[in-house]
Amino acid sequence: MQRIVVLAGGIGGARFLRGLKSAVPDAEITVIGNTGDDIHLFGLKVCPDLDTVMYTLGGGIHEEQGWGRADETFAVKEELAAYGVGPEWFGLGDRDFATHIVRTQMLGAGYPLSAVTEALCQRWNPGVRLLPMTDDRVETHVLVDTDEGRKAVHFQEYWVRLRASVDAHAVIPVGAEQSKPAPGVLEAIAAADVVLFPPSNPVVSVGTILAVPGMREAIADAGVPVVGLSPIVGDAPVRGMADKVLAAVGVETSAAAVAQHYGSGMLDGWLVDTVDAAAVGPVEAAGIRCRAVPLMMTDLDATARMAREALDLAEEVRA
Ligand code: FO1
Repeated sequence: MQRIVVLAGGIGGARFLRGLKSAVPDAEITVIGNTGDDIHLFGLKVCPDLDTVMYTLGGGIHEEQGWGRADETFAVKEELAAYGVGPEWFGLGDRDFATHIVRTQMLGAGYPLSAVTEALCQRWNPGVRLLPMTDDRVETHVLVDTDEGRKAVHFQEYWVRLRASVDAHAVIPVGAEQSKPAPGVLEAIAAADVVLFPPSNPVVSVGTILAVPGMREAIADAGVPVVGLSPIVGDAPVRGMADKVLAAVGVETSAAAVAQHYGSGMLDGWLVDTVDAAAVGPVEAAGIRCRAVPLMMTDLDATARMAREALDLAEEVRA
């Protein structure tokens, strides 16, 4: 059986995983999820990227939005607002609240996030093994200019409240240096036949996972093909505001620049969209095997074809 490890952020990672599962239904897929977007709100621990993967693969996601629950209502949020308790800019729905309550209760009882995630997945049956990158607290902060001067804000505040409308001067995964990979993460990487980077944000999703000490080394030591799919198509992010955080780390918003940012020490293969065919030469010159294929996740079939292309490229670099 093929063992695949995927380093996933939120919406892009989750949608890619749906295609991957459809392309290789018999594969054993381990997802290492980004937890740098996690936020504590109303005394609850919210893990947006883990939940997005869990709900998307488990059939509970709000399809159009890409995050949160389908058929959601917002009575709790309205009641909190009536008490003047915010933040109002973050939309937690009633169904979603239940997930955060269960998670927070289990964490309070002493279970690590990895065990809590496994328990939550028993309800959703995502068909993959979903592991948080770490059980330790890591929180991505973004350095921005405000009226009170330059300050660090939580990633969600930058992304959701500010809509990434101001320049990000730096992206800091606070706590990453002291964190350890969650139980099972290093073992899954060591046992993998292939490692995939889906079209997730290279800075605040995949980049944060790679910032956990030991992660990069484990991937390099596994000695298996590492193939990524560009989240940038035609010099713009397919979704989200990746360009804002790419600028913060000095990387141009192009499929080739993102591949070079990961580097040939990390990536063996890179898929760019057909509109970026001109990137193939520069990426290959940087020592990374590159192919131009359609990369828009318009439906399940198109996404499954992308996953197959990534696995084919992995076999090509292995040979
Ligand atoms: N994104 C928004 O744009 N607005 C929201 O109010 C919002 C709430 C939210 C609640 C739970 C959750 O799991 C995700 C949520 N997201 C929301 C998505 C999230 O902010 C980001 O897209 C991810 O963290 C980036 O991967």
